[in-house]
Amino acid sequence: MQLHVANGSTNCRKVQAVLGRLGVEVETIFLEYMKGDLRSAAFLRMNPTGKVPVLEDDDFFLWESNAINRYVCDRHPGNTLYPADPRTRADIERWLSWELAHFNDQLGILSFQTVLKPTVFGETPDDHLVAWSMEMLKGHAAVLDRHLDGRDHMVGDGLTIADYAVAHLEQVKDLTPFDWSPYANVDAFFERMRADPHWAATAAAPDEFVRVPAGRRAFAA
Ligand SMILES: N[C@@H](CCC(=O)N[C@@H](CS)C(=O)NCC(=O)O)C(=O)O
Repeated sequence: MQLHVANGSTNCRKVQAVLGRLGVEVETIFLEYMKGDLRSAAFLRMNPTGKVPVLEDDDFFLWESNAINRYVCDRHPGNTLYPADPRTRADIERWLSWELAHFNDQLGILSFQTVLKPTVFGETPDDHLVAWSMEMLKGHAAVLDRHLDGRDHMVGDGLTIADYAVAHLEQVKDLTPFDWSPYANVDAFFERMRADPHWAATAAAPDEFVRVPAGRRAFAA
């Protein structure tokens, strides 16, 4: 299997951490964001949305990080990251839906506008989007904070793909101009995930962010 990524991309890290924890070896292929690899015809044939990650398994191209994580876990039965028990799965699915539709949708907009736009793309944030996402995020952060009261993990007593999914914007969370102080349980959860060795192993060196790391396989557009 091959995993097509942009180095340090948060959705790619979500999958790379799960593969690491499962002990699944894949060949990682790095796309060069600034060179337009994600808009190349060769990449759009794999993923018409032009986004990473993409898992290549023979002639099967799977995109959407949560779908990839479910697939790789299902290919390795008996793992604790995505247990087969229907209620546990339903609980995991609930948080995977919620993080995509709500928490990380708003945190993603806020962090893209306030962190990535000015630092990586040299663009000015859209003030309207910043104000709106901050307001929406307050409600989602409160839901997460209440859920994490007295818990270490999103579901059950152990790490699952829901933890990596909810916390995948870890690297930008504290750089956003959002007041996290009312949400101590959220802060503690992100700290625990930050310390997870499989998560930490997926971080990009600052000078190699969204670039092909030295000596690694580059995507051939
Ligand atoms: N919902 C998708 C989101 C993928 C996504 O937004 N990936 C970002 C990198 S973290 C990307 O490829 N952005 C490039 C672009 O939108 O041009 C997933 O979970 O895989």
